[in-house]
Amino acid sequence: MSSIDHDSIRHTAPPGFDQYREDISRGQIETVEYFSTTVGSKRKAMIYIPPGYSEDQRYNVLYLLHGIGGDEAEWYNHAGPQVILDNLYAERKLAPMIVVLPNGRAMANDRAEGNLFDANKLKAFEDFESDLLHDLIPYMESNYSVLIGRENRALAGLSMGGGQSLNIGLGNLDRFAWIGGFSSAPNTKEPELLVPNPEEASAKLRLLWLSCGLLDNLKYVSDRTHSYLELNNVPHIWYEESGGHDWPVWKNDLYHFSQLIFR
Ligand code: FER
Repeated sequence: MSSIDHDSIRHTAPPGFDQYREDISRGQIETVEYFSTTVGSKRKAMIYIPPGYSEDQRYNVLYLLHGIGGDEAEWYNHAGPQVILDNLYAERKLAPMIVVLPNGRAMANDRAEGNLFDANKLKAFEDFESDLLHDLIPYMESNYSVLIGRENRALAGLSMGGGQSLNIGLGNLDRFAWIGGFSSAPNTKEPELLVPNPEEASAKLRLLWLSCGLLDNLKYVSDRTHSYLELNNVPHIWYEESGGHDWPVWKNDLYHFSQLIFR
């Protein structure tokens, strides 16, 4: 049995998990620009700095990716991740972490406009691997007080970003120990290509999380990945939840996933 049974995820997030609370400490959200050697231009990312951030400490980093219709502001605009995370810190349920919200469409015009399924736009989601590894992570490591080990780096995302997280994370286990795919899209590699060496993946992963809404038309992608992992004894959390391809599902995923990483 290689699915991890985890008490805390039997339920959806409690009421109020995403509601702004008075009288708690708050993190900060900022937008940065970094130079991408991959794209050859400046690119934006949003950053969430946890409450009490201090340069005297070094922080874990979660890179949290958006879907095909989004950009670096998608999580911020639709999910208020800073509210969810501030509330979790107030309840002492999170290990301190910086959360980076990148733009996963690594091309000169990275806005979510025009035909989102154009071949060059889909390729830009693949090219993001180089942008992340060679441009954005080094930028974070030069400009913020961050920990740089594989166990201090997590990668997760929704839909197109879920596929990216699985492809990039599982393809670079020397860089990421905590990986999450939320409602992963058909850009997710076939399982045999995604995890060609189940024993190595099992040894290196601290957490592999797969979740999907039961009403999501893309659920077959998560199902096929889960089946392969199960068959090959790769420990992972398998979380099926009510809902479709939508924000209530992804907010719930962030609530749970964030509590499990950097432990
Ligand atoms: C597809 C259907 C959906 C696909 C990607 C998506 C690459 C992405 C959806 C999203 O990010 O919400 O066939 O192929």
